[in-house]
Amino acid sequence: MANTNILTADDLKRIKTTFREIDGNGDGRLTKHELKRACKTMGVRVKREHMTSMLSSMEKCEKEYLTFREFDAFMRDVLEAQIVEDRYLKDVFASMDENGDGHATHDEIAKALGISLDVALEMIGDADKNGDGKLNFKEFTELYRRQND
Ligand SMILES: [Ca+2]
Ligand SMILES: [Ca+2]
Repeated sequence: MANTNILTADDLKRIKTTFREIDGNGDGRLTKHELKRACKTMGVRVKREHMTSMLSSMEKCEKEYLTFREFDAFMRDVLEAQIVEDRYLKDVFASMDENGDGHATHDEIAKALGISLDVALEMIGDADKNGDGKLNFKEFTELYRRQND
């Protein structure tokens, strides 16, 4: 369940503001469609399974709307999951980037993951968006999410 210490007061405020903003008619409820828009506004990545389980639990009780309390709980979970994942990814990336220059080269990746240079090169090949032959943090996170979503 929600461990609130991980979220800042700003995060909590943002949840409130977003709800108000998306709840255009001010009836204190969000439709499914508005929930999706709210996630976009918050700029959060909601894992597909997270969203699916939310929507299907709404369907189960034949609810068309989400109250602020429900939205708040959902968003806290989503934000926390995101923060935890970001931290994890930073750790993983830092452990690969041995010389700490902000790039994981194929030999750094091979060494960190215990894979061959060829496999590491192949991994980079797909994910190396700017074509410099190594992964920066952004390229790495995109690669990770593609594989885990
Ligand atoms: Ca490096
Ligand atoms: Ca690159």
